[in-house]
This record gives sequence, structure tokens and C-alpha cells, in this order.
Amino acid sequence: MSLLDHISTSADVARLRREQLPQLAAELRAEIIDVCSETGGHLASSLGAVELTVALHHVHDSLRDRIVWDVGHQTYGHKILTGRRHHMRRIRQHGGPAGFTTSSESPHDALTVGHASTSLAAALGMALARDARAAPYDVVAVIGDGALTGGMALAALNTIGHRKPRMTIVLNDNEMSISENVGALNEFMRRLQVQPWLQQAESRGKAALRDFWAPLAEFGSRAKKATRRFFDPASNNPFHAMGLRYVGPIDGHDVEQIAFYLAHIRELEGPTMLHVLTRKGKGYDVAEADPITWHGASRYDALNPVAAGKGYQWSDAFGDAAIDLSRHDDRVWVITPAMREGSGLVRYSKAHPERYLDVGIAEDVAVTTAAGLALRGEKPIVAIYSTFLQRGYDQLIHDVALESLDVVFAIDRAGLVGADGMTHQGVFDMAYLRPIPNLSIAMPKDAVELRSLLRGAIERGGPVAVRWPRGSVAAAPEAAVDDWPAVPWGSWDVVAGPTDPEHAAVVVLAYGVTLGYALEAVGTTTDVAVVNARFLKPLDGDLLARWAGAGVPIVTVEDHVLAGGMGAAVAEHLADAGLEVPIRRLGIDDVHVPHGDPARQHEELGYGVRGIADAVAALRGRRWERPPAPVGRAETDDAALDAVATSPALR
Ligand code: HTL
Ligand code: MG
Repeated sequence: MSLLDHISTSADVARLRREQLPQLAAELRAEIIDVCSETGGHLASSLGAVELTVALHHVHDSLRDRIVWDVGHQTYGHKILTGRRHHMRRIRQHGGPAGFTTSSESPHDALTVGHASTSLAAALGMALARDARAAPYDVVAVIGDGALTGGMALAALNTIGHRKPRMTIVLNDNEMSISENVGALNEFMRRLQVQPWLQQAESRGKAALRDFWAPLAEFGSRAKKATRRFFDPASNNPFHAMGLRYVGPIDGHDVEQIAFYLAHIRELEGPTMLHVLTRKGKGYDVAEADPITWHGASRYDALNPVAAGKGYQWSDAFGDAAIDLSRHDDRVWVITPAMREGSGLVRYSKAHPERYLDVGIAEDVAVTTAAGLALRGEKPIVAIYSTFLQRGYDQLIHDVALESLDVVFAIDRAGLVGADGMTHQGVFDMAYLRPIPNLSIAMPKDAVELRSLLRGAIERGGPVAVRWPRGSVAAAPEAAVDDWPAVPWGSWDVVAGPTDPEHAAVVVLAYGVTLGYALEAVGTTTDVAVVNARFLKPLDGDLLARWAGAGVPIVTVEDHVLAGGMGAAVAEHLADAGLEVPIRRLGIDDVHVPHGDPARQHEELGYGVRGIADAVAALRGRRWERPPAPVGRAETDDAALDAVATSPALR
């Protein structure tokens, strides 16, 4: 009989006898493997957390208690157990469940999440709120060893250990982040010796736990070693030193054992960390053997799983360029905050190991370490996803830009990212980067331009952000760095239609993916120009002055929020210059965009091919025959052009 068929909420798991939990775990694992074969997704992490998930729902009620999953990518089991089983075949797709826990999706999801290392601070807040109201629920944070490398997590521990609210912290340790986990704390966890926490346990769990030691020794060798560690006093346990009670490590695939400990820990006062050893990909051979590839799987044949090849990606184009640049200039480094694979750096990490640095999930550290390198004359590239650079914002302004240091920000996953959805959209970076003095921002149209921009960034110095989207791109032909064509800094390029504004009805300014849409929308029309607006900063003020000065209506298109994007920059620039040219800005208008197919979402949000064609049609015929006198200080057309040319945005 299937147990899973009878489970639609946490309480259903609580009703099972502890001996039934292994069967539920086995069914859940099979279900996850089957679901992901159809949808892809975070398979290996979810498989590793199966027993943990079942045990958590056996002991805690996710409607009453707050189970705060860090990142939320390991929660497919949690979603299946909490009423979403039959929606899972659409996970991460348009209209289906999100890939991470999301409060608006289910009351069982305590936190909307996707970025790492937030669980401990959020759980701390919840526990303090609970205690302030003398409410009866439990708070449990579940954090991976990777997520624990984030400064936010460590700083939250500092406060948790100080305030000591009652809470359970489950450390789900599989020795893996997306790639091998890094850092001194990680190394320490490998040889962790444990405080004899038993002596400190204040509650009734105590006697029962003592009875449990003997049978524990029967478990597999890993668990046996773990059992021994329980008794080994260790004065150097950092978690203990930070004011937490520490339990473990225990076998994270023994569901009964985990349930046993969780049940006792919830009776204890203060914060307790339960260190659980798991295996990423557990129970599915390919995923266990290669948890890196199966961290984020594409769909596969469940019986004969083969990881799908991805083809040449923008990330690969970056990785290849970085290898060449580092060979060309021995001051070039690449720093990644835990995204070696995603950022296309596997080959780089082997080609230039001495100038490759993975700092763990610590974007802030990545940025300021780059500042330190640059202060000593090195040329660091921070390879970072748009969405994760949000974590390094203060460091970017305070540590890099104030000093105008030579740091290149290689921003990947710019634009809508698809299946990862709302938490991972790379649609804010230009808006948050644009106000920062001394910083250039550019987006190439292809791999050749990417190379040129990176080379230009390094040669010219100062902070530069070069961004590109998720997805595939044609590889640039092999060429020596010296032969990579230089792109005049701050220049735009007319790529289709009339090059003379006099012959244009409308001009479309686009960059990145939207450039392709613009070309398609314009098609064979001969009086609409398309411009590759590849620099957001500095803008190409000369080009803008020529086209706006001639009264050509402007359509701006971007895969980015409108507020603070390229369209906004153009509109501000024209306003400052006193040029009132008709302008339509296409992009994301003040909404959070969920998971879905990006191309479809671009259309729906009005900046795909159809949206551009409509905007062009609407502006057609609105070209000035003679530019009206500019408003404000400038009196003549020439003066207006001068004003454009001296606008602050150009400097
Ligand atoms: N940086 C930040 C701030 N958040 C995220 N989510 C990432 C990077 C990217 N990321 C993940 S999952 C993951 C990273 C680095 C590894 C987490 O390792 P952990 O969990 O040990 O916590 P495990 O996979 O079960 O081993 C996603 O974006 C999904
Ligand atoms: Mg891990």
C-alpha cells in the first residue's frame, strides 16, 4: 500500500508510526526522481534531504511550526508532502509551483527564498516574535553546509548564540555546495569533534537519549564514527563557542534517528544545532556519482538517465575569454562566489588555479577581496550572477567604486532567467549600478563583443560591469587577445535601417536579447533604425544627440526593469538636454516576474517582437519635421545639441 497517496499535509506524516517512515521516504524519493525526469530541477539536493524532510514533518507540523529552509531548492519532498504533489509536474514552469519555498504558494512555506544564507536570521526573527507573544510553536531552520559559508548565516549565528531563543537549526551537511564546498569551516566540519552535549541537555530527552546510544553503534560505519564523536569532548567546536548547543553529527539518511533527535531537541531550551550528514543525490546512482551535474538537472529518462548537454553558453564564452585574458596578463584573476560551473569557470579553475578563487556563497567577500587585490595592482574579475551581485552592493560602492579600483564585474544571468524565477531574476543590476560614479556598464551583442568589452575593461581600468544573459551564444573564433577588436568606450552602433537620422521614421534602441527582437520586429522595413545600445554608462551621447536632435521618435527596449534602466537613462538624458522627442520605453514595469519561459515572458511583458512592432507603429509619423525650440536654457538647435553634449551623463 502506498503511504504517499494518503499524505497531503504535515499532520498526515505525524500520524505515521516511526517504523513506517523509511517506507514513506522511499516512496518520496521515487516520486522526486520521477517528477524531475519530466521537469528537471534541483534533483540532487532534494534527494539528499528526503529523510530529513520526512522526519521534520513527522515531528513538526509545518502549518503550526515554522520550518525555514535555506535557499529552498531542496524542498521538492516538502512540497510533495504538503499538498502540492499533483502540481509538481509543472514545477518551475509557467503557472506551476516555484522551485523554491514561496509563502504565497503555500502556508507550509515559512519563507519566500532562493538566495542562500537567509534562514538563520529569518528563523531568529520568528523565534523572537514567538517569544514576545508567548506563542506555542517551534521554529526550525534547515541550512546546508554551502549556505553556511555565507556571512549572513554566520552573523545570524552570532546573534542566535547571544539571544539564545528556543530553536532548532538543522545543518544539512553533504560536503557540497553546487560544486565541492570550500572554506576553513567546511574543513573543520570534516573532523568535527563534539561536545558531550548530553551532559548539558536540560530536559526529559536526556534519559531516552542515553538508552539510544547502544543501538546507535550498530549503524553503518559513518554513523558509528559519528556516535563515537558524541562522546568526544571537543573544546574547539565553533558552533559551541558561538553559544549553540551542538548535537551530532548523525546519519542523515536514517529517518528514524533524525526524527528521534528532532523530537528531543524541540523540548530543549535555547538554540540547538543538529548536524546531519547527508549525501547529495542519495538513492539515485547518477546523481550520487555526479552531484554537480545533477544539482540542477534538465529533464531525463528516469530509467536511463543521461545528463543533457547544454551547448555553448554565454558563460562558456566568458570562461574562454577569461582564460585568454589571464594568459595574456598575469595580473588577471577570477573570483567566484560558489558558482564555478554556472559561471563557466571549470576550465579556468584548472588553467589558472593560482589566480582562481572560490570564496563560498559570500558575494560581499568576493567584491571586497577583489578590491584588496586591485589595491595591490592585480586585475580581478568578479564573476557573479546579476541577482547575487545584490549581495555585494555596499562593497561595490564603498570598497571598489569610491577608490575607482580596477575591478571587472562579469555579470552573468542578466535578464529574466526562466525556471529559477522571481528570486533569481537578473533585472535590477543596471538600475542599482547606474547611479554609481566611476563605473562603466555594458552589455555585448555576441561573444566577439563580449571579449572586446572584457579586454577594454581591463585595459582601461576603473570599475566596469559587463553583463550577459543566461543561454547559448555562438562561440567567437579563436584569436589572440591583441586581435580582439577594440570597442570605442561608450559607443553605440546602428545595426539595421538608415544610418542617417534624416531618413528614419523611428529609431529603436535595444541591447542584449532585445536587440534580436528589435531586428525581427523591424524586419525589412527601410525607415526604422535599430541601434545596439551596448553601453548603459557612458551613454552614447553623440549618437543620441544626432537622432534626438533630428526629431526621430525613440523606442527603447530592455530585458530589465524600466525604473532606472536604459530607457530611463535615455529619457533623463534628453530631458536634461531640453530635447522633447517622443519616446516609448519597453521593459519590466514594476512587477516581480515569476518562473516561466523567458521568450514567452518577454512577449507577455510587452518587450518581445510584437511589443516592439506595436511601439514602432504607434510612433511612426510622429517625427518632427523641424525640431521645436528646446525648452529652458538653450535657445537654438545648436545650443540644444551643445547641451546634450555637455550633459553630466556623458562625462
Ligand atoms: N548565492 C546566493 C546568495 N544564493 C544562491 N542561491 C546561490 C548563490 C546559488 N546556489 C544555489 S544552491 C547553492 C548555491 C551556491 C549551493 C547550496 O549549497 P548547500 O545545499 O550546501 O546549502 P545543497 O545543494 O543541498 O548542498 C541556487 O541558486 C539554487
Ligand atoms: Mg551542501
